[in-house]
Amino acid sequence: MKTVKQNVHYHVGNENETDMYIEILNGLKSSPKSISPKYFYDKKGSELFESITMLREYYPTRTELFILNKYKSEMANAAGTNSALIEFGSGSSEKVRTLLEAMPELKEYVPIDISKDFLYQSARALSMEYPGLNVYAVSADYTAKFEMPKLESERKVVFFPGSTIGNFEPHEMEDFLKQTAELLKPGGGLLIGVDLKKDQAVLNAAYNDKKGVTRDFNLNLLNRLNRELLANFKLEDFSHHAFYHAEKGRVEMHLVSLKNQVITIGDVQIAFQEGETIHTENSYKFTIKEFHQIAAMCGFKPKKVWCDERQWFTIHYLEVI
Ligand code: AVI
Repeated sequence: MKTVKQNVHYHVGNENETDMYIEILNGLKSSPKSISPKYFYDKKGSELFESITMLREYYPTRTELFILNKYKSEMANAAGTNSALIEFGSGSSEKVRTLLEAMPELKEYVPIDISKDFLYQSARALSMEYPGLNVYAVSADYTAKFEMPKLESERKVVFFPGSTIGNFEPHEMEDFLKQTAELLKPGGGLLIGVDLKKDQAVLNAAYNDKKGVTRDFNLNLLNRLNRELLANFKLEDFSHHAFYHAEKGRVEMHLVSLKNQVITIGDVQIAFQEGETIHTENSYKFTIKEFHQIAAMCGFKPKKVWCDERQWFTIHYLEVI
């Protein structure tokens, strides 16, 4: 009888322990009001984000894919293929396929994502496409401590595309980079997508698309709170507001209350003044130098940077010292 060796393995890296109700209420009771951008991504929110990545105005995804495609061989050379490739927030593992084309001898790939079912399904599909590759799917919140499966490769390279690092607050970014350096150990590599500072008109357009998909993505957060936390937000009483804050070097997204109103979440009441906002996201933009300085503070040595011609987006390769 012919036996087929399984090349996909499933691991639980950590359990999601944060209590959404408590976190959201704390944010809404604070002044100014805020909600973490991680709550955008319910099923509908993930679909809306997918649509955002295809918008004419939203350049980051397209530009990063262009850079990946153009320089994948150089990236593979820099990263080395005698390592395990670990991807944070792997989703459908779409972007890594471009990189894998340039790494035919790669032995181990570790996609890590918080959406377990989608992760396992994507890992299974990838493992069938690459029978020579061992795929270790780890369901975990990669921003917290998590357990890694036992790997054969001694060296590790983390792939973190999408400029998701821009959605972390400066202290979160530092913690994240330090934790990643610890996981990688000296000599390990980080291949990371970072969005650059640029003409404000380009940034403002990217977060205020004409079709209103980013508006729907922002407002969908309120739908999620209505459904999952029994809140009673009326979406027509809030509007989308996104703008580049030059001093802070970030695009801010807010939901603006269009009138004085009181919302209930379960049995808790939250009052809004007309014009008051819920701050829902920051998307930090960097210069190459700024990013290098932060990375260096967290134990990384910059090795290589790839960029598009307009200098809108970068992919960095750094190594742990
Ligand atoms: C996921 N993240 C990198 C996106 C960004 O550009 O900050 C999220 C997003 N928000 C509005 N549009 C896209």
